[in-house]
This record gives sequence, structure tokens and C-alpha cells, in this order.
Amino acid sequence: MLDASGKGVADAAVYALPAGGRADPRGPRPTVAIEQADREFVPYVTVVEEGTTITFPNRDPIMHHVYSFSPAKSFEIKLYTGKSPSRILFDKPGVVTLGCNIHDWMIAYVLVVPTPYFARTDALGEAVLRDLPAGTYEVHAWHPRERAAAAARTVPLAASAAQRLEFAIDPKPRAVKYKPPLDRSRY
Ligand SMILES: [Cu+2]
Repeated sequence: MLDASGKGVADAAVYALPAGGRADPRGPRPTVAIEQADREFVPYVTVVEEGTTITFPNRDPIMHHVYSFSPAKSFEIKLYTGKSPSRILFDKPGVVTLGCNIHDWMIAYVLVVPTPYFARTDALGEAVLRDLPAGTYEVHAWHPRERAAAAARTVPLAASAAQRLEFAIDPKPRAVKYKPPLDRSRY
């Protein structure tokens, strides 16, 4: 995944939809955690298959209040520390934007995809999709701050073959919101 200047783009999602319709389910999906640490969500971008449950453990000594108003999943977990009081099932494909009611700058994204074949790009902009059965796939790329959606690619994949694709995505810079020093007397 490269930006306009040819630099690798981190935190992009890449996922492959079988052209013939839904992928066979790979069995139960693992539960995924999105933590709150140092008053940030970690990780910033999470990609999961539709039907995945996510927990929101709070590693901070202060309270967070996690919420989403996104149509793909709206929920809230009111003020808490420690273990996630709720497990949230992400049962609809789409983008879910997470926020914290207490800390304005806290933001993270969940992309829910209707396929088990997905990955997130690393700091170099690389992502690897593994164990795809032979067939034709529509490969999509997405970034939370993309200025325009990258066109999907149709890719025929032979058994045990590897294929390298390059996507261009030009994300807007991340908006910097003021994060005040930690005041333990307040949340
Ligand atoms: Cu918070």
C-alpha cells in the first residue's frame, strides 16, 4: 500500500472476497481485543470477519467510556476500568468508528468484512493474506483517512500460488487533537 509519494501506508485494510460469493466460514472466530492504554485505543485499526466478538479491556488506571454511533454497530460501554464489562458482537459488514466519551482525542476504527481473508498493513505498508483456496477474488483496500476509495482488483489465484499486488491510497494526515497531561484526580 503506497501513498502518492510512494511511501508505505500503515493501518490500511486489505481483504479478498471470493468472486463466486461468500467464503466458506473457517469455523469459530477468535475473540479480538481493542485495548485502551495511555488514553489511546490500541490498535488504531482493527479488521475482523463479520460475526467476530470484540472486548475492550481498559489498561489505564482511569475510566474510559467507549462508544460507537456507526450504523454497522452502535453500542456503548459506560465508564469502567479493567476488564471489558461487555463483549460486543460485530455482525454487520462496514466501518465502525470508536470514540471515548471522556477523552475527545481517542479514536479508532473497526472494519468488519464478510470474508475470512483479510489483513492490515504494517509500518512498511505491507499486508499478507494467507491460505486462500484457488479461485478468483475481488481484492479491496481501505484506509480510515482515505481521500478516495481505491478501486478493487479482480485477481485469479491458482492453488499454492503467491501473488503480489500494489495499491495506491493517499490518506489525509491524522488530525492532532490536544491530549492534556494525565490528571488522576479526574477519571
Ligand atoms: Cu477515554
